[in-house]
Amino acid sequence: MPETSEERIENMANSGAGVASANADYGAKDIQVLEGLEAVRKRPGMYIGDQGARGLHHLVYEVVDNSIDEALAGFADRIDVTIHEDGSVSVLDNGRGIPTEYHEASGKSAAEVVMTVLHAGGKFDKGAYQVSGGLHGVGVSVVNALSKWLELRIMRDGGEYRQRYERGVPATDLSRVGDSSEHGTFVRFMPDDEIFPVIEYSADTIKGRLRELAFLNQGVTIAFSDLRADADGNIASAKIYHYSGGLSSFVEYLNRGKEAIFKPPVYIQGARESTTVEAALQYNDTYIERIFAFANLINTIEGGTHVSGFRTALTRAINDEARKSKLLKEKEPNLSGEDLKEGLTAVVSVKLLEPQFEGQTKTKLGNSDVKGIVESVVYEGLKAALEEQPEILKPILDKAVKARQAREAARKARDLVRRKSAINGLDLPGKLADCSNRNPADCELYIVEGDSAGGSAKQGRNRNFQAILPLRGKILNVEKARLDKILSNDVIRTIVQALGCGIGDDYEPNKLRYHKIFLMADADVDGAHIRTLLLTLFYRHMPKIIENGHLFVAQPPLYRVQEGKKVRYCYSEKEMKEISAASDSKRAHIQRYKGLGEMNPEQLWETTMDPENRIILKVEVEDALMADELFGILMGDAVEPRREFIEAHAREVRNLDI
Ligand code: 0RA
Repeated sequence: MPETSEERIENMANSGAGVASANADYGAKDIQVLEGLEAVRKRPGMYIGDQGARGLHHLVYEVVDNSIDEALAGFADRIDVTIHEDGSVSVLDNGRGIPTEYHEASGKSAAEVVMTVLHAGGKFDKGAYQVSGGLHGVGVSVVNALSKWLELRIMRDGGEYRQRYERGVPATDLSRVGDSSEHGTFVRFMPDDEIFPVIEYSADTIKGRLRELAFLNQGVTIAFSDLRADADGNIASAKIYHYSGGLSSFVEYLNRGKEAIFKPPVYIQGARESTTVEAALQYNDTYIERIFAFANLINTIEGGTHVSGFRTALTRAINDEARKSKLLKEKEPNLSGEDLKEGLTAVVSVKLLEPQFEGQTKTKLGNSDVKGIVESVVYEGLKAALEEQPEILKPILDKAVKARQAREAARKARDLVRRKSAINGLDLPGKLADCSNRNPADCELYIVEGDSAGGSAKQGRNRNFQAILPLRGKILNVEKARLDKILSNDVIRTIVQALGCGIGDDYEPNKLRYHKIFLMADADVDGAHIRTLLLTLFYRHMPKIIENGHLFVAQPPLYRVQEGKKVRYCYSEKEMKEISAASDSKRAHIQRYKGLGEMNPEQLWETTMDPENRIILKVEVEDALMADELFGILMGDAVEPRREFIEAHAREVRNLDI
């Protein structure tokens, strides 16, 4: 029997707040609520990850997740997210509205319990929701605790109710302000500047997540508006995300600008007990495999049991069907998982009751039973789809057979690289100026564009732990080539040899010779291009190096400002303007560095390589989808998306382009 909402709220109040009994006195409970909020404000990181941009955006996702839960439960189909002029954010949904009834056991309205008691949002209440979408399931009370103010509006039972909070504490009672024929919840909040040093929402980041949620929740409409004026006084953006095709639309979106080898994507759906599985897949004419996997709507960048189950099922189903239809002859060997990777684009989404997230960034699904469940659902579904549309099997097999042959060739190319290194004695390229330290954890490799900058870096470095690899020549665009061709490129081979850890399927993390790898290129268009090519190489073929936090972008200064004997380096235009405005003499001499080559070895060490002074940027793939898009657009074939991207980001690119 489903609980009534009253019972549910009572459960929430009792379990969530740790309130011992319905008769506990109000004062004690209020103190507990305050202690709860205080705990969140004291250690925000425990609840939202950090106090930087990530945590700031997490606040929005937390509120949106609550609305998505209403949609998953079948009560809402529209969510409006707005960044307001003052920088606050609101989320409106057309769900049931948070219950407003006075709740005797807690001495406050149910809504106030939801807003002030940790974990009381209904998320842990499996009777109300089969599955929760919340990342940590921390609940909207955490957002409330970390907001300077929060305004709540509820449309329910013919009325509209409002309440205001300040730093999590009610500033007004919940009161009925008028009639309303609507139903739903509106939450507007201003992140607290006592908690967040920078309060500036990125429309692109929020839009990326909203689009993803719209794909994953077929039929839900998510509207986004950014009411902040830009520098020219224009309203920046408004966007509506709605995909009636769900995961199939997601795969089509990922494959846009690429040639699909069959249309539309195969869609698979099923459930085993309380776990649901959805997947869509399509092959395109590239050589890259992309599997985007989600668990309870969270992007599991590090993969996990759902991804393993998917791969196994794909390989099994295709081989079985190929044998059955005699497209694969008796004496031919089975196609391997590797053979079937090339050109695969897939999205896998599972929903389960108690997800276990593991790995470096807690984005790897660990539940062991999920592997078998996904495998079984996808195997059945894919077999059925291939029987229903036998015409898609042949192009998949043709592609896989070609991939197998190419992999053979790649293996030979890799062996050749190995053999060549063996002749050198060590696995090291001649151009590498290695460091003397042999402990990878202490060692740094600077991959430097151009021989002259490479020369300065060699002279300027600390040769104990810093190695220099100067690059000259064209770097192959790995987005458009197979591994065998990639490995025949001199520059790439040199890099792979210097790193020592292999590439692609051969990657061996313990053989990595440097735990810090710096890409160092000029701050101009060519430099940006080379950096992107190198980033693409790492992202597509040695992603573990990025995941494990080994890859950095060196930040050489853009300006040198000299005033008398005093010299300062500036790493941004803003910094340079501030410094030159603050200098009282007009004799300050400003030099703009156009390239690394303009710095002498000493300056290069001082500004860019000295661990005490340098500014470095760690390469992180927080948003795999955005990264994939970026590389696909910057390096892919389609011209139109690239032009659009560059136009949309012209402002950010301008600094690089002088
Ligand atoms: C607790 C119980 C119910 C709904 C909600 C919370 C709820 C929370 C949020 C947050 C944003 N939008 C929301 N919509 C609903 C169940 C209500 C019922 O049984 O009527």
